[in-house]
Amino acid sequence: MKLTIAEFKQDYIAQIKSSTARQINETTALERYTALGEMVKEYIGNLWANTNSTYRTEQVKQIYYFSMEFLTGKFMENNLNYLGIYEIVKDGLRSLDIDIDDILEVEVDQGLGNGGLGRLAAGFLDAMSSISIPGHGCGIRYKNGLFEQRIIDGYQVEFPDRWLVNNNVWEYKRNNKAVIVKYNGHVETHMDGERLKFELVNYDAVRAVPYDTPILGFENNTVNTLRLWSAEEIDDIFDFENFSKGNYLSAFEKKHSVEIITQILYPNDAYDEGKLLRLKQEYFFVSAGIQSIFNTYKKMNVGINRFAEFVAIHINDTHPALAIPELMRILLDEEEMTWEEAWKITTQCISYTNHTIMAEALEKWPLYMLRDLLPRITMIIEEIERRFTEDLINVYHITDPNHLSAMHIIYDGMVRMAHLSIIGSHSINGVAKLHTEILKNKELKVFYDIYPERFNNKTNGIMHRHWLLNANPGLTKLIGDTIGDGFKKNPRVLRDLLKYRDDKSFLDDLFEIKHQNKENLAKYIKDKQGIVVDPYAIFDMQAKRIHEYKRQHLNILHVMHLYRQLKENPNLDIPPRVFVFAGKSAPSYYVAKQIIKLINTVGSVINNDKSIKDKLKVVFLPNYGVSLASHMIPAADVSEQISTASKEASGTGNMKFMMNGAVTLATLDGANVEIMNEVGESNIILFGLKVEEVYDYYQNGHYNAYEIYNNSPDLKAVIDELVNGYLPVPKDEFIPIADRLLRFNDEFFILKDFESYRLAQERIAEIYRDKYQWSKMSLANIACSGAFSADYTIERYATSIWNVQKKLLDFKL
Ligand code: 26Q
Repeated sequence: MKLTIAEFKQDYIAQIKSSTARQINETTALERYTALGEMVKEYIGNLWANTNSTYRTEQVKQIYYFSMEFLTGKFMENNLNYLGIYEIVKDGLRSLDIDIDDILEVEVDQGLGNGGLGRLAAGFLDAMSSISIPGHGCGIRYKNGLFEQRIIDGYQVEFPDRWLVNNNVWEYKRNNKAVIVKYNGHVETHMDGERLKFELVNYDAVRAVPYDTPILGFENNTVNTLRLWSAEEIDDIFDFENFSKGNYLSAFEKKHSVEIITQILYPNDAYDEGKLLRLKQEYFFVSAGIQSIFNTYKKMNVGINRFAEFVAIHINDTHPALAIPELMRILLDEEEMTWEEAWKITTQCISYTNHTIMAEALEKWPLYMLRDLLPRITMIIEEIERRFTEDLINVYHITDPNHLSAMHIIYDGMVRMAHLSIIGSHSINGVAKLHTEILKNKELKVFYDIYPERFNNKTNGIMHRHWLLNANPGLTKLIGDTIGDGFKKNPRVLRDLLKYRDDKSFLDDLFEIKHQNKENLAKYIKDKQGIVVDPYAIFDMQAKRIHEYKRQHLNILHVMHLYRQLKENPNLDIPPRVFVFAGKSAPSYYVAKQIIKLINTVGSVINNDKSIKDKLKVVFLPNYGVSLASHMIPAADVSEQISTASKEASGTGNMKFMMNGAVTLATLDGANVEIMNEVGESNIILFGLKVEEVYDYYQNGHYNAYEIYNNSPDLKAVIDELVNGYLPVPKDEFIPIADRLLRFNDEFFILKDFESYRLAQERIAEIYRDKYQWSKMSLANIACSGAFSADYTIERYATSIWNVQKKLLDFKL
């Protein structure tokens, strides 16, 4: 948009006065931030209204991306950049004696997600707007996002994330678009002429109120919508009858029991606890979202039969899978379609992404719980199941009872949401090539056999404009000065950097920028943790949720091994290293929390041991999230992507590190395989078991952890140190970790992969000694990272799953 510094200043001074009733020099950073937000929101408002009216009048197909999580982080810097006014605003503020960084600092992260899946959803919204696709998000406005992690005495302690205390400038509450969601009750049937009608009676009603946030496209006038639903009591306030009798507390009880639905984001990211409240949340936003899609659709006046031509609904994992029976319910009970008509529209609208193959993360709900909470929805699921079984027998000629039980939606009293999602959609995609192959040939083979045309791959992608342009301005400038700014819209252009592979002065510049980023992070580590680290050391990072399958303990056991070597020989000639960890554990995941304690305990010993001459440091940065990641990743030399092969569906942190010039230390898992194919085997450090080897071990049962332990003195030494070593903790503190590795036979092959990991780390140390060889590898990673932009991923979803066209908006502000 067009804006001069003078115009900005005039607007801003007026805004400050009207929203704070104070002189500008008397305002706090928060007030300045809020005033700027209100102003930017107004700038966006025009574009947003125009986008919506264009969609309506031109009757374009709309995509609705349903997700339990949207991890959007901060908006201000992004919005200013996308409007093209960042520099103007920065200069305008400076002339008022205000540093824009102080304003950006006070914005809190919108942390409505656990990790990969939630951040992916946020990136997809950004990409849909940026490549001009009419696509919107639908989710939950949790009052508390993912907990704040603090480390106390080495342990993770959780604190609530009250991200709304200072209000959220970016959202609009839309009272007029509220809808009712119905729970419990029972279904009555009656004949209406020829038609059997179903009616839910005696239900509990909850009001779902939407809050809309504008999602800007990059310099293209498109503004899509993220609609998050909040639960409110129908008659709001409270129960007057109780209140007037003096029962003040019980008067609020009902209000609380309703509002609790959107109070909190469940902090598990790979474990299904089967909690009723979670089920309520899932139906809550799915039902509200689908009702509101119908309301919008009806305004187009094209007739209900053409619904699938104008609406695509994508479900982000199975969490919104109730969209399938909910859509059926409305088409059957409200639009009075036949089952066949309704089913055709439903399967044409719905598409599903699978993000995991880990059994404990696959959602299933007890049938009785579902029937109690959602009686009509359960009837519909049972009918889907009945017809599906009929098809299996009559169309696909499957009669073997074991084969049939492997496919049922309802089995053993449980409703399997992945099966419902596959049966009710026209597209099922994995999130990396390897993951999709595992789905097709192993985990979901029985479904692939009957529906091969439904399965496809869509490798994940990241917001390159955030992870490169916002997070790493130094590198962005160097790239722009070298190859021009084309990579901002078309990140594959980054490949042009490969021409500078042998250009020493360019490699020097690259090294210098990385070094500057490391200096900045070193300062941050000193300020926040009181640990001094050497910016000339190798910065080796593992930042992601803490999980046994992600193997942070493989990493820390190797650190313990390096420490042993240094203790034996303090003059050992190795490059100094800083191992940085960050990540949250699910609050109820005991072993993961012990791994955090172990990292911190090892760190406290090593960091205070003068005898090793600062060659080794271990840092655990608390409260990993979008903002911390944006500080850390630009400073990384080595990116640890070391999950047990087959377990990490894709990974997306791997792509962010790569884009910032880190070299990946990787197993052949998830998208690491595609990273290898992009950069070539000489620019990535590989180690460890392959998928087939992992599956062989699981099938033949020949893995023996004790045998490896007894035959590898180095490994045995560090595992022994877990239980009776130098660590300043009670003797039994880390027994649970040691037990998982030995007594329970090391499910994730830490022991088996240890030696190969150790050798890979030696190769890294060796290569790092040669500055140019290292910088060349780093350059190759940056240059080849463009392929992993979410813009391209979304283009593939749009053409091959959603069948939607780009809509270029040409109005001007
Ligand atoms: C399920 C049931 C009950 C409560 C919680 C959950 C739940 C919540 C979140 C289960 C899983 C998640 C999140 C999963 C996730 O983030 N998976 C990651 O998705 C990324 C994006 O596709 C991939 O890159 C990662 O490999 C994958 O682990």
